[in-house]
Amino acid sequence: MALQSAALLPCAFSIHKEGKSSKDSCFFGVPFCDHIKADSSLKIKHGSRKQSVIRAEAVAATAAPTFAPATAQGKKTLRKGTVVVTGASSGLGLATAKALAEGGKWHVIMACRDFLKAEKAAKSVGMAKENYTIMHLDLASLDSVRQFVKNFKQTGRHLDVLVCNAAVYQPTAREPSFTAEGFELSVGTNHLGHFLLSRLLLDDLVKSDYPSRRLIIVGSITGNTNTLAGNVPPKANLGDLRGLQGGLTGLNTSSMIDGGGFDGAKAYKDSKVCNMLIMQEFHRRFHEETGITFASLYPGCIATTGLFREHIPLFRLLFPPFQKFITKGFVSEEESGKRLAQVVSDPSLTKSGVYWSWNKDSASFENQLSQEASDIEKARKLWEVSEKLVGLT
Ligand code: NDP
Ligand code: PMR
Repeated sequence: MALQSAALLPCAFSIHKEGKSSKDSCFFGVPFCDHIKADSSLKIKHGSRKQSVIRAEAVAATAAPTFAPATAQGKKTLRKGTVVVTGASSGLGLATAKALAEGGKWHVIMACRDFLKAEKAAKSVGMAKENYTIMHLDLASLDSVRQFVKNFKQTGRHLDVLVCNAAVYQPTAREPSFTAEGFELSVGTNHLGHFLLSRLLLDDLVKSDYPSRRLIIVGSITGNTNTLAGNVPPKANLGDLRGLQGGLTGLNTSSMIDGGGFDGAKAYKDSKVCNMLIMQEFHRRFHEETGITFASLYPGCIATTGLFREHIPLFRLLFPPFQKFITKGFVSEEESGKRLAQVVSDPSLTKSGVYWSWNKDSASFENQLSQEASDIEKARKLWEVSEKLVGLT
């Protein structure tokens, strides 16, 4: 039904943007016509985990008390948590920052590449000044990631939850673009930038005395080929990671993880598979020793966000009604923000290694990942290759 309706939509045209023609793909990027075709001190490897256990315990022994007497009756109040949200200047990240700030229990560090945009965004949604701090972070530069971590540590704040949310999506790009270090931009930003950030901040999560410390990496249905959405071409596929091993430079090697020709939509979906694999690898390596909750999620199809800014105008016009009325996968920015805020702070969502989704009544459930997105061997290899690329080994 959804596929049939989609096939009614306009097809086969191209637009010109900054002198480049966008992909001659059809309306939904799908060629319907043809087919529906850390420098962290927590350096722990599998099997040698003693070091982290000792560290974690030592920290717990010296950490400030989490609970402080608050009332005359001696009731205890939880201190305000500190959560870092990357890409909090728009869409899901902004809605999450708003939801968390509003509850009064969180101080949100908005980790953004555009300070002014972030400030305006925070004001536009009515966030009170005392509930947030904007700090510069450009995930497309590993130097910037390192600088952000340094700056954050200098604030002296606890880190209780880290949310890796920022992403770029370049469905119409004919040629790859690159991060400061020369990695293909989508994978470089969405996966490698966040991987380094998470590794460098893991220590801080370990040190936090907050009752539930969490590392959340936003995933997506479109990276999961066990779903209809994940079967819309181009499908995610990391192959044997030969392109990633080559550095994704697009020079003598491919800019794509699987070693194939550049495809911006596929690069994004591949990056989401990386996000979901890395979350699970974090869980396997660190959950037991540190007690940190590692989680990923698909927040629903937030068809109105800036993620689609590079898509053709007709896509941006028709995508929201398509998702609202045909797939029924649409979710508002506000609702998606509440969902991610739930994964940040709901005391019932402490299970680690989970990929959360929500049903039609907006109730959360543990979802199944695709075979590739839950491939243990691939996750291990991805971790090791990524460590080399970001300079952790
Ligand atoms: P938006 O484009 O609205 O938000 C993306 C955010 O990432 C923006 O704040 C953007 O900053 C930031 N960002 C991009 N590049 C960088 C960078 N180099 N350094 C720092 N920040 C950067 O998209 P969404 O809110 O839709 O996306 C948020 C997350 O949700 C992504 O992980 C996406 O994969 C995921 N998601 C989205 C779905 C959807 O339907 N929209 C569905 C499933 C998952 P700036 O404002 O400066 O551009
Ligand atoms: Mg999809 C249940 C069906 C469903 C859902 C939940 C999504 C979510 N999509 C579905 C179906 C379809 N989509 C179908 C049948 C088609 C073919 C017409 C289709 C097409 C399509 C395109 C071209 N869809 C897209 C695109 C995009 O460019 C978006 C994308 O892949 O961004 C990476 C997208 C999305 N569809 C979704 C979701 C959540 C997205 C975008 C966001 C993301 O994964 O981050």
